[in-house]
Amino acid sequence: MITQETAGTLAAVLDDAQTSVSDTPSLADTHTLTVDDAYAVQAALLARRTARGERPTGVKLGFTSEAKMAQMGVSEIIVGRLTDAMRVVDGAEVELARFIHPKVEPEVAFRLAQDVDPHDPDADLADCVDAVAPALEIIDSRYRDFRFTYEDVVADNTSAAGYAVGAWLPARDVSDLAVRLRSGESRAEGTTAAILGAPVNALRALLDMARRRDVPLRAGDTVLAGAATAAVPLTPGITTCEIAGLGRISVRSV
Ligand code: OOG
Ligand code: MG
Repeated sequence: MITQETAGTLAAVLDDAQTSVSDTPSLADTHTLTVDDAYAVQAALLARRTARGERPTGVKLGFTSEAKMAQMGVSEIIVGRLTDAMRVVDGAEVELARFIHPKVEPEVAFRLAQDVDPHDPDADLADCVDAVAPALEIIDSRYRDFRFTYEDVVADNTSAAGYAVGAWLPARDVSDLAVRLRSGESRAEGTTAAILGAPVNALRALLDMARRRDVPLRAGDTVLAGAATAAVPLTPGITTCEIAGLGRISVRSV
């Protein structure tokens, strides 16, 4: 296990890459990190962000679909943290200059109605969800050429960079809804069934990850279940995610 000090140093490297909008080499080039180490770096990274005033707003899962696993060559679920600094309002402008090499992906968002103790053996996250919405996630790996190991991407807070959530609707079955992403010339189509068979399974997976990785689950938190399709480059213009029965969410990149 790396020391707290090393975790802080590596978090600073990733944080600086983000704030200076410049990529950084894979940590694996210089460090041998375990998955536990990687989550310690992620925690230190979040601590840096909250220390400068950012507020945690939820959690995200990654690599919950075959399409994402195949695109990035990673085949195990990851969990990362969202903050208010990453939030983009529905329809708002996104400044591309803030990012290194952003991509965008279609997501399903859940909202937690209450605090959940992941160590409670009777906890059922699906029971604690009061709303769902279509969402967009902007990912921006801090690693050169978006190339990373599993441990790298965990340390880098799962490439989290931005997210936008559409109008919340009362919780409902979202098991197999058509998903369509349009972004400039890029198109991606899929179904919410690509997310671990159904997005509700992402909630089950999240509860398990939260237990093992000390991720708090709080009332009002947004949960991104993981992209249903591969990500596409985020380029100037309108990006829209439409999910059948849930509506749409758009952002405008400049
Ligand atoms: C990691 C983030 C993966 C998802 O929805 O699968 C993710 C990456 O692809 O850089 O957010
Ligand atoms: Mg995602």
